[in-house]
Amino acid sequence: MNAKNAGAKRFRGGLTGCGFFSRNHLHAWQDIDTAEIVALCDADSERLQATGQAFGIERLYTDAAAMLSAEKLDFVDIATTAPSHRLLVEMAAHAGVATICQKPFALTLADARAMVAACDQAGVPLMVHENFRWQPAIQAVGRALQDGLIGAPFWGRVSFRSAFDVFSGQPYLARNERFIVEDLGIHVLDIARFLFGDVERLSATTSRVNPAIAGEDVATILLTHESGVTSVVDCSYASRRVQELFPQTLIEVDGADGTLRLSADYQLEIHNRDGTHRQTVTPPPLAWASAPWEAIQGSVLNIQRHWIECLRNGCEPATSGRDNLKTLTLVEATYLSAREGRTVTLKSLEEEATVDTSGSLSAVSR
Ligand code: NAD
Ligand code: 89V
Repeated sequence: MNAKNAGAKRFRGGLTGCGFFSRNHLHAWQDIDTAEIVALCDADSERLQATGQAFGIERLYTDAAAMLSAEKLDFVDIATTAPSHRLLVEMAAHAGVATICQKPFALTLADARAMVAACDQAGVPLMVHENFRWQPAIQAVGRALQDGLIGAPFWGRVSFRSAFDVFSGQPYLARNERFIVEDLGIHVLDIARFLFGDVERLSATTSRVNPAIAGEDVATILLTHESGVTSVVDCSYASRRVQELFPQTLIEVDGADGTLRLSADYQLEIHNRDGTHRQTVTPPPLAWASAPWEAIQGSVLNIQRHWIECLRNGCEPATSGRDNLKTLTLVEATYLSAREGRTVTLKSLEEEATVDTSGSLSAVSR
């Protein structure tokens, strides 16, 4: 613990889901001296044991309910895939434990709304681990826009185009009927919301290029933001570029007083009346980082630090469950627009939510 944090409360967490991505969470927790993962849970006992051994965590559970009742936790970090999220989040809410949940928060808006309601009713904080906006380069773009360096933005493009083999690390992605929008587009849409604000309407096309997978691997989405900005969100896992850029998100913004470009290799260029300013916004040099994941790993550390600050200060996380409902609604709207070939107004999807008699929210989805 460094001098600044000496005497500060150390938040005790339990992590559920010791799979492919969890090691990034666990390494990041080790870098945060005011947090400690004291217990692990995974239904797969081999994975559980291996992860416990790798990270020096001895209190191991194959059942999340058992972990919650045996441990005195300040928070749980749910790093499982989406089908288990509602059960695990509601379980934590009923136990009165603050909760982080990996993205995609849910596979339906109904499940997402139910989780937000459960945590609200229990009075526990809920954050979705929507980390892409926490990458240093994306934060730098956000700061530049907020500082007015290019004046009021009127147009933007947020783009992720790659042919990286995500399926070897995450084989379930090849089997999901919904692929790129639900898994990756969700990050890119969240960045568009982060930079340009909430969305009034959108229209989208999707297609599948790779015949070996079940879902779509290309999506192009035209968004009209409430702020008046028009943006294009485009993502592809079928783009064989000269330089493979995974997992970089490229950004273009035109404003009333200038332009901003985040190009390959984290090159940020801001052009305005004062001239052209260039900087490289590389990911932080973490001891546990591994190529090409450095930017994502840096964002994991940043979002988890933010969570601990929020627990300490009682503030709502930037990507709270409530906030993430809006990103998830963009995902639903994208699929609906692509399926029906029409523009979708976000309000119309929000209004489809109805309160059922049990008090939980439900919505028509898919
Ligand atoms: P994974 O399948 O490798 O691991 C999930 C683990 O959860 C498995 O070990 C499984 O046994 C365990 N599990 C599932 N249900 C459980 C339950 N009810 N109780 C206890 N254990 C349970 O998945 P992954 O690739 O690590 O992905 C996990 C999540 O992280 C996904 O939602 C994925 O979208 C997300 N992810 C996010 C990023 C990012 O940058 N934000 C990157 C990769 C993956
Ligand atoms: O964020 C994710 O869930 C990952 C990746 C960045 C590889 O798309 O699937």
